Amino acid sequence: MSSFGTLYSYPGNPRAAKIHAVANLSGLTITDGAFTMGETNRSEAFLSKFPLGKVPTFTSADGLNLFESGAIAAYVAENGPRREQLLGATPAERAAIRQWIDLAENELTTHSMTCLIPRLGYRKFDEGAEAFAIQCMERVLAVLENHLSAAAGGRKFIASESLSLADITIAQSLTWGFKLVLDAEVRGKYPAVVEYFKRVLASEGVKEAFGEPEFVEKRTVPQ
Ligand SMILES: N[C@@H](CCC(=O)N[C@@H](CS)C(=O)NCC(=O)O)C(=O)O
Repeated sequence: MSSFGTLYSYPGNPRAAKIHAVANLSGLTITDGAFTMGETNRSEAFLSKFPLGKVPTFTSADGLNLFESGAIAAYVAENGPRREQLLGATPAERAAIRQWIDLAENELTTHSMTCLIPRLGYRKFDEGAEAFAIQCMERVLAVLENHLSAAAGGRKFIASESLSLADITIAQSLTWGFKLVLDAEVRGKYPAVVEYFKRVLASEGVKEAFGEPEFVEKRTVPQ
């Protein structure tokens, strides 16, 4: 099958996994482009197409250049047969899916980056900043728990009856948190979210993109 386009990123990036999951579900082939962090994204050729210099980025087979993983994932979904399932069939469904995507990106991803960056050595560890980030993530986890709980009807997916881009985005947004800081003690307060996260990551098309979920047992702080 011919490639729908080329995705530029580094291995193990959950934002790129989100896009690959959507491509898998959409029956579209996406090729991984050659990319070295700190080199490719600083080159003039790259910056002329993707001025922010961050990944993932995407060039479609017909020459459309896109940055921002959410926009890329939505574009891939738009071009596949499961467009309505992934993005919503009505204005209300699309708004609900968008609502959860924005919550995941603006709150979960943003605060999980506060925890990830010092662990990659890019910034000094700050316990106060991390405690605030965890508190902010827990605020969202409580909302998700409530929405997914048996008391609320035991929803399997967050925005609709079947897997949507909202579920894949939430899974992406929780990946670093569950791996690094939202440890067993924290997760114990949000059992419906943990089950949901596992369910989304075990879904056909998603599991091939994300691999096995990883959970930190006890949060440790970087030295
Ligand atoms: N909102 C963007 C965030 C992209 C982003 O922050 N990418 C990071 C890696 S995960 C990056 O490329 N950083 C390189 C840099 O800051 O120069 C998206 O979802 O695509």
